[in-house]
Amino acid sequence: MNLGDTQVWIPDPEEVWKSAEIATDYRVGDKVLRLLLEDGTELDYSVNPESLPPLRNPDILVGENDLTALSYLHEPAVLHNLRIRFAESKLIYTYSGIILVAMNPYKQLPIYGDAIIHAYSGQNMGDMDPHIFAVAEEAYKQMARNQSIIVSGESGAGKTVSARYAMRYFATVSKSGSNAHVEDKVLASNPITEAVGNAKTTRNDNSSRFGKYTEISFDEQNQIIGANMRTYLLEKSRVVFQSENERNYHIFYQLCASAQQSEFKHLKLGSAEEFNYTRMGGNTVIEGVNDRAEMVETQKTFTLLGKSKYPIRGCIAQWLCNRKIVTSSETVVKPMTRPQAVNARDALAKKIYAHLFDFIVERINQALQFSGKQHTFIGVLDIYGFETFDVNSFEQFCINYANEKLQQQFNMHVFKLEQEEYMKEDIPWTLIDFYDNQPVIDLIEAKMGILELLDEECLLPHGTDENWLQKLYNNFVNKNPLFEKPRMSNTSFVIQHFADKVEYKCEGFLEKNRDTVYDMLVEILRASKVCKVLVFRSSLYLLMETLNATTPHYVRCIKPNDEKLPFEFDSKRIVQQLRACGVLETIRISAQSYPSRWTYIEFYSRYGILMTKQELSFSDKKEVCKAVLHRLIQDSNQYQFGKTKIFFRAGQVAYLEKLRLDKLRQSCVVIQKHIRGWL
Ligand code: AOV
Ligand code: MG
Repeated sequence: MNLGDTQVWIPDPEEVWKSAEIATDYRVGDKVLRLLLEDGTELDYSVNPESLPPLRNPDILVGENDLTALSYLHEPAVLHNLRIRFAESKLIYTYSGIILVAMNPYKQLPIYGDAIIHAYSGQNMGDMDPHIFAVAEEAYKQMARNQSIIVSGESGAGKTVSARYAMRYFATVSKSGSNAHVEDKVLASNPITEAVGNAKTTRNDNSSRFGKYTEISFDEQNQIIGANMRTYLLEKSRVVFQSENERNYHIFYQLCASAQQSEFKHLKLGSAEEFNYTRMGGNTVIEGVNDRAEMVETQKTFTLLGKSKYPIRGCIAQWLCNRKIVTSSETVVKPMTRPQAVNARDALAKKIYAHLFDFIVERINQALQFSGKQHTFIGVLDIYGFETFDVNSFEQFCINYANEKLQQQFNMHVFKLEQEEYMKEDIPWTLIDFYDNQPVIDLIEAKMGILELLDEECLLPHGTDENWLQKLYNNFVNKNPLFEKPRMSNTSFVIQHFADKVEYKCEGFLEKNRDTVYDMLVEILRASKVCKVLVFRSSLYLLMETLNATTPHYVRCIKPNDEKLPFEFDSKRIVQQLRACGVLETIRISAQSYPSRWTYIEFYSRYGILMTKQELSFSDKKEVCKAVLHRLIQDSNQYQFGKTKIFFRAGQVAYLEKLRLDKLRQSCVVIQKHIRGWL
């Protein structure tokens, strides 16, 4: 095998992958490759003949709009392509098949104005540069059926920003004269939910602490007529506890900063420094944010929703109640021990806040209600991404479970699309082996799975986190490969999720599960006698049902570095996220099937130079393509002829490119010789 001059990728502790060139001819059986690194040094690199280092793509493919157009589809190729686009060309959007990969630039870019929206409006996805607007346009165009845009990514990756831009796109392209304002109202729902549901965390100054699915309703003329919002699992604990350098929900600081305004004077509020619940994180301000100005915005959006300022007053009565309890905790203390009183106070505060949040969401939904007939909807899902911290608890468990469900929904969809494409092109069915995460989902939600055991333990009068964990150990250790007991701990368990292994601490699971179930039980489920249900599971189930009935569009947001630096590309962090959000998994699915697809015409025009006179004599261009491929690629399993396209397995286009380049070089030599002859 002649691999001399071949470019490869080798693992690197800093860059994850770095480029090298094979300096010697390689023979099967060789255990060492002599590599030439980019800095000019040489390196002897041990290899196993079955697995050579991943090969680099030909240069014409680097910087592609779509990662799946790469001939070699593997992690280093994907990473390199993203680096070239993002760090060098300052392009934040790239497609990976049906996914839009969006890298957070941490810088305001002039690519979201109305002029750009109009430029994307009515265009085909493939004709334009990758953009969140292109995805939105795609959904808008296909509105004969309900659509959804599913945005995911880790904290601070840009999900909320992307979801907002998608919604702005719809509001702008569907603007009509008659029902003006309804678009503005739909957009106004964002700042309000952000005021009450977002907070500063160490990862994101404006972190959403709840999941949100907004359905925007359209009439037959594709005009927006209203919207409806569903929210998921608000982080209640934040109301009473914030870690260092984090804040409580924005609205508290907005109110405190506006304490002296006449309309808030009667609340007798002081500065945020004065309250336990707002000063716990040690810093009550966010750099670059003016809470008083934000309050003005929050009020404006409330007004826009048509309820003047009254809902704020209505809510504020509730805040006040919350406040009183905080400041007068001493009086509550008397009949109980202090910790008990503190606990009771905290529990009440969390409850009040959760109610308030639901109340506001309900009011927004009322304001966005429509009277006409809904023709279709586009749903926008802005959900918390897969999370793993040093200490993971019930919240992370639920979030990661939700992400498993979304990943499965995604796998099924990709799989279905592949199947449809093969059928359309009349290609014999090829079985693609994709990673199915059903086993993890079973571990969590099947009969006698983690959740059922948790629900059972919650119903026992003396149930404890430890007893529940012991049951998990008994049921799953050495029996389920996706479940482990950490060697050094008796208080936690490890789950192998599709994205990563995560260790969960059992402490608090029972209480938090009871809390979730109990709250809802009291309000909704009492009548229906459904007792043993983790509410989150059923709302997830409903969400999946909804998504499955729509055409999904996927946006995967990537946080390029932890320092929030503009256009800084941290390879390690990016690879971690590409693995976790399923981008590499899709790439793997593509790589196993036929990643490169060329129409006959495209193939004919690019590789004409490789065709013989005899082949070119066929009148049917399809036949020409077939003949030349039969001759050039011996293994006929490496390609398939469809009705309109040729399907290539990974690596084949790179091979054809090499042949083409060699041929071009030869022709140059021949021409040069001729010229010399003349001279
Ligand atoms: P998230 O929604 O994914 O985190 P955000 O959408 O709040 O993350 O983005 C975090 C911050 O990154 C924003 O406040 C912006 O400063 C910046 N940012 C994101 N996208 C862009 C963009 N396209 N252009 C410019 N700046 C951007 V969390 O809600 O924490 O998971 O729970
Ligand atoms: Mg967010």
